[in-house]
Amino acid sequence: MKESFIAILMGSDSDLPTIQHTLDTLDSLEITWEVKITSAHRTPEDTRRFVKETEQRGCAVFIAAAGLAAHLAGAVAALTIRPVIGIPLDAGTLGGQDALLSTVQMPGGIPVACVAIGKPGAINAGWLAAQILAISDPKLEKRIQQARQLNSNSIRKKNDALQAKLGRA
Ligand code: RP5
Repeated sequence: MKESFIAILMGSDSDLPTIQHTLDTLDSLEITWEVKITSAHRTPEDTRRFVKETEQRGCAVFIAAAGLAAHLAGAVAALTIRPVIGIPLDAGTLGGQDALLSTVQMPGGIPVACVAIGKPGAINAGWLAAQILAISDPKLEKRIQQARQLNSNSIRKKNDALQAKLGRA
């Protein structure tokens, strides 16, 4: 059986510093990924080829990140019925609101799961893709549960430290 993996597309190399958070999240969960710089507007044929080719090789979820008039996630969703997660990026004067609306306002029947603008969205795209894969991967499900537990523990520790500082421990 082919190993499932995640394919990440971004519209420009200028998107990489934000998308690095997606790659780091997927690495932390030991998920295999591939990444490509390709644009809905500037390299539409490369985008189509990459989606079709990775889908054939076992891509289970697509993540597409773009700024400005961000059509990349929608363009990917038009080419596949695999889940598509869109990350709107802040690449211009509108602080990412332009990309948010371009990514989230898909017409009925061609869904894109749009996450938050920028870094939190990049992180959550990794988590959401992982959770989709975990539906059919019990080992990954366990790794996600463990990571959630660590996250909870770190918040509790921060609260303990705050209470101690306030003398209310
Ligand atoms: C979008 O335009 C890209 O995803 C990027 O966020 C934005 C600006 O691209 P560059 O001008 O930096 O290449 O397509």
